[in-house]
Amino acid sequence: MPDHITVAGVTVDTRQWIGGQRVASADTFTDLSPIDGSVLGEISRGTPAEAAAAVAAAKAAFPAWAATPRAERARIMHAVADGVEKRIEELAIVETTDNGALLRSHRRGVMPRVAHNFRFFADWLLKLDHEDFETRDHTNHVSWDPAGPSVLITPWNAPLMLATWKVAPALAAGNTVILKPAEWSPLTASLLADIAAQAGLPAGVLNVVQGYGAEIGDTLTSHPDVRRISFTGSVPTARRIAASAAPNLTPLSLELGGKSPLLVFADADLDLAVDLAVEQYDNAGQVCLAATRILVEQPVAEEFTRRFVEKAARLQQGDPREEATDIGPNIHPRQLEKIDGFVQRAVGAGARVVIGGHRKEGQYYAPTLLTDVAQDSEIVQKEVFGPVLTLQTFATEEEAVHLANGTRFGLAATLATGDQERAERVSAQLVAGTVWVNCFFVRDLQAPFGGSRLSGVGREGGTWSFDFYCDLKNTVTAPNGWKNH
Ligand code: TXE
Repeated sequence: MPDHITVAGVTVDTRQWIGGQRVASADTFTDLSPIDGSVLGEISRGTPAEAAAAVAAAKAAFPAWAATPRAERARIMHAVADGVEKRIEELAIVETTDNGALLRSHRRGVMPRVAHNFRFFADWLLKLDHEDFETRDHTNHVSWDPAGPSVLITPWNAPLMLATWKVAPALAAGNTVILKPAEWSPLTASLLADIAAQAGLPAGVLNVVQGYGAEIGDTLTSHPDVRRISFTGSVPTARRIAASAAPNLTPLSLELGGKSPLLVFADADLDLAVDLAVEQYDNAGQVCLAATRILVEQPVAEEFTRRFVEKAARLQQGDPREEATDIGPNIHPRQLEKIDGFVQRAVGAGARVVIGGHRKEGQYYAPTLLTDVAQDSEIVQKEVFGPVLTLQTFATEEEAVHLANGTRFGLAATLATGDQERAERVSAQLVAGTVWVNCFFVRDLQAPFGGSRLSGVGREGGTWSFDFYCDLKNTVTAPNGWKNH
């Protein structure tokens, strides 16, 4: 079996990256491109023994990395960012070929953000201050100690972006990492391993284990030497991970799905509201934050729908490598079946198709809007993770809030309104980790990011990332200090 594949002219190592060594697994899994369903190649299919070896490598590398002066850790992380920036074009085309998201977004938005993730947390590390305070003449010295080997399990919808949201703060904090990328999009994690090694990250500090979560996940998440687990993915997998981590009480950060609302009030700039709604088809709807439930105040519902249909009709769907494309394919034939299943069941239950509602040739699903949906129906309550939106109307602000909060999720909410007081009033009542007012998808790394209810546990970003990846220690010193009485 060859140890590398060539994707759009870029060489990608298909093996595990453990303790600074490439390790070929005995078995492989097949990586497909969602663009045309073609086989990209065979990737090492990790075993529990290899997963355990990655944890052992991370454990062995931890003391030295944790003791590395902060300025040196930050320097290496900036070098990783330099390496990412040098390879933006390669990373962008490999990611697009592997997961089908738009090349133009990868090139201009996502990959520069990947580099920024490293720079941001390197700089934040240098700002992170120990805190000292006095109590009854004693001195309290609070320090941020690296927690230890950290397992980071990531999904396929924004592979390198979401991986580096976790890798960068974990490394900055002084932890060592075992990264387990999703089996539907394994390639850029392998390129990251190359970039990090070239940037001088010591062996064992970043390990990448490829393979099926169902086969190697448990070894990683139940391992007593693992001190942190950060996961982005589905609710059922999160439950499995939490159960597996429970015997060791390993701290977890879980960023899960959503069923976020977009509330359009009659006082909103309707064109802006329509733009915000159509934006929810980005990445073919495979975005955890997507506001898939559009809630519109009754007097403007008809006009909103008319303008939405007009704008959505102009979206170009097709090859994500083309500059003009707005919506690419869905990740995998299984995901496409799942999306269509949701839509057909909704229609069977009485939903009306405003646009879309069907598969297209290849791995593409027509941008879909469904209306006449009941609040307690599956299509309103469950995450579809495809280009499928529902539209409901409301009569009062109270009803809007009630509908918005009426699912088991609580990741995000978007408001379109021309009334600032209303925005503040409604925002205060929403169950959501992020509320956007007249904007969407703006995320500064300083801000806390995460969800409530089934959307997750914990927050990522700025200090909150360091809170998670560090063990806080308080050293209390007697009034006489270290001198003997
Ligand atoms: O997710 P999984 P899937 C939602 C979305 C999507 C659904 C299913 O609704 O349709 O989840 O997607 C690893 N122990 N989101 O099946 O299984 C797996 O290898 C440890 C929302 O792809 O959660 C992959 O690396 N790890 C979401 C990662 O978990 C395990 C993004 C995610 O896969 C494991 C993705 C186990 N037992 C899907 N089983 C978001 N929040 O953005 C699997 N994995």
